[in-house]
Amino acid sequence: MNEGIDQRDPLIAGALAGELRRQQEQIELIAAENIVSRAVLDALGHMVTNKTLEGYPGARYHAGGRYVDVMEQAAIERACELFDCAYANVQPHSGSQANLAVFFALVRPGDRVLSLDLAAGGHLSHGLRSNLSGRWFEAHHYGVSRETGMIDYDEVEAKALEVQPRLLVAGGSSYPRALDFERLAATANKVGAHFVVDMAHFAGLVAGGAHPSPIPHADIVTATTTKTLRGPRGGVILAREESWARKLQSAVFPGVQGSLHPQVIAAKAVCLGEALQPEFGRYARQVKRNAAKLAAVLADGGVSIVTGGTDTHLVLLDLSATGVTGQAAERVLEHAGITSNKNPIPFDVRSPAKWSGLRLGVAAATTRGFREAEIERVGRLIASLIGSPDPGDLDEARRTVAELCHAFPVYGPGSLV
Ligand code: DSN
Repeated sequence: MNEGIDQRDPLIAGALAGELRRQQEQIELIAAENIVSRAVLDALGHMVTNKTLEGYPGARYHAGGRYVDVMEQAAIERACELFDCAYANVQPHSGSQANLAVFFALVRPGDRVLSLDLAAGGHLSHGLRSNLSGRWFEAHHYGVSRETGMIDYDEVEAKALEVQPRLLVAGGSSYPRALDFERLAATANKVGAHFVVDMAHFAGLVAGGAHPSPIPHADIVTATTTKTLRGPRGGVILAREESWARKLQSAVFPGVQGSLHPQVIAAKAVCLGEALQPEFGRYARQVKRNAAKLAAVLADGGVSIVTGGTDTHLVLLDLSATGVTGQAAERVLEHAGITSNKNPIPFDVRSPAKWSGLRLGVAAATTRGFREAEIERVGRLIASLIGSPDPGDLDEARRTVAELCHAFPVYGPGSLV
């Protein structure tokens, strides 16, 4: 029990070392990822992981929780301060768990839910047929305009009037534009639905003041601490009003979860504390500038961008006119040292292997220190690799990636992280 992982488990030690090298030597453009601080890693790897606790600070089902109470209380208070809300639950193990708890609190099996279609940028936990949310609730979806790729709020309202949902959900995984929270809240109000926003992807931009906040408009907001918020894997639930507290507390525990993950709650507290610093606002604004630059450079290189641009950290490429699938593009970029993911584009009805989209996000690259100049180089590489690259392009791309990773190191000497 006293051996380190190198002695105890060489297979896993080797894989962990390989993963660290991969992160150091590749440019991370998966929109759901970021690069967390040493302090977040310290919390995640702490012996507090040994502690079993159920319940909430001051009202636990196991003894010995006084230090975890400090951590959880700090995470709750920091989340409320950061997002200017009255209630926060920091226990959800993931964004999907947070959404499940919210569904559990607000709707009953068979109730109607209206959310953004997956291909238009929604999320599987908002009512996909093969997810519990789509099995237990009657899920309907709104989409985006075929012409602009943007949400048409008149259509959302028409759909809401037709469906009469009990719950209207906004947000998702690949919609690159800011949402009109006020209009969506008015629509929900018109049909007597609860209004929930899943801001998992753009929570860090909201925290940094670089994106409008859904808090004043939504009944309940869910998020992950993972992506633009630059923290550990996990979810949070936020509400503007304390009146939701009792329902949400019991929906998370014992509704959909048992014991909490104390090391993750400690890491959430750390990341929320980091996001309260002025430096985080500068980071969030740089993320937006970098994403806008990436979209512009790619468009200039002849790549079609869904909605023509972005208001967030993510850029969705429409490769349907190129004959290249998202999967093929993902692979060629990975050979060059750039990590991304295939994605459906609006109205994409094909299987994942044939999806026509590629999703890119700049949160991790911005943490690394990339600004517009570096993003421009990366964008030009991507445009050339997606076109019809010859072997020389791939070699050139690998050299550029290595040079940029060397100049902006992570988790090593001279690195920002
Ligand atoms: N929702 C998934 C994504 O956006 O990639 C994981 O967080």
